[in-house]
Amino acid sequence: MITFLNPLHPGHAPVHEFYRGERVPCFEKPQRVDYVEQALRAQGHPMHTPDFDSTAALQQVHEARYLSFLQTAWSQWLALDASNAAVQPFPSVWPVRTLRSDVEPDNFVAKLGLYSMDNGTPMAEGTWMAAKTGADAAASAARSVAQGAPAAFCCTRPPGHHAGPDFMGGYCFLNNAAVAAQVLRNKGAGRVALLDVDYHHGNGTQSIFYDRDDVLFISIHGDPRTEYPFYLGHADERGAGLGLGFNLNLPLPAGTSAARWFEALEHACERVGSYRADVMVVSLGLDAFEGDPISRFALASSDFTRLGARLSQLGLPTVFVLEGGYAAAELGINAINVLDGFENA
Ligand code: SP5
Ligand code: ZN
Repeated sequence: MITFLNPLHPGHAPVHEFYRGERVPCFEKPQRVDYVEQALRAQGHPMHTPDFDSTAALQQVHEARYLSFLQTAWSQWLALDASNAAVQPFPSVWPVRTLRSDVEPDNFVAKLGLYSMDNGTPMAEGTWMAAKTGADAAASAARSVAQGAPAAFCCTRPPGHHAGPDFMGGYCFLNNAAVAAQVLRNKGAGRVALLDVDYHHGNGTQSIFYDRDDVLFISIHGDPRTEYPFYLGHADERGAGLGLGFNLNLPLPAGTSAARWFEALEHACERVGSYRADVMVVSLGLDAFEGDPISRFALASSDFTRLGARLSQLGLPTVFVLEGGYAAAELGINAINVLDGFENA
């Protein structure tokens, strides 16, 4: 399968995130993609460098002021104090209900709060270039499928599916899967199905496409009553306006078995079929794995082969975009299993 690797991902390497008020090492670390890259290379998969600029699609799925903020965030952080080069910015104030989000403040930390959904999305010096090149990798994978490739894989980090129209969150800055879907639309696909199998609900992707009927969003994820991102991902969120009926959430309780997970996948696949999608994008989080350190589903490595095989039965050109998955050493085998299951079914 044609694979696009984000060569600049190591530039996004923040050191800490918060857990119970303490700083802990980041779960979302460069070794994640290194393991996937090594596994792909060992199998002789060709790895391509991104060759398509995502800027136009980024402007269609994100707000201009958010993109400007992200692009200049690190220099704004340094402008506050040159010694900030050695420390990570974190937001500390957020415009929740009754506060204004239409006026962008001048203060950098206030901007960070305006454009963040959580304090769990640390930035580093190379974050913008890593995220932008990752979006380019997703756009490149989508273009190759639009041009006739049966499937493509975007091997990148940081992930994207929590990033909404104008906010970062959940380790995500730019919504790579949304970029891929938008590129497919721009290249002539009429209906795009976007299936998100990451453990966490793809709130950003849902929000980007919530009022659209040209991109069907389906997500299988941990029930937001107990699982991150908590404030979106319930079954009664079905879309709005033109998009009503084109958003399908399949939340499952933490601890759900593989058997029950595959029943939800069956439901998702039926909806992709009834939508008569022309093409599919898969937000390929690998954190439904039983060994994931921050998630609570129970897929074994062999279940990822079954996932790939089931998706291939849909008979659709497919763009796979890597999302979460924090059992770093097992990401290689689990990613390979999805791709092999898809290709060999
Ligand atoms: C893309 C993606 O998978 N983002 C997930 C973001 C999850 N953020 C919350 C992480 C909470 C970590 N809790 C640590 C529990 C350790 N036992
Ligand atoms: Zn996740």
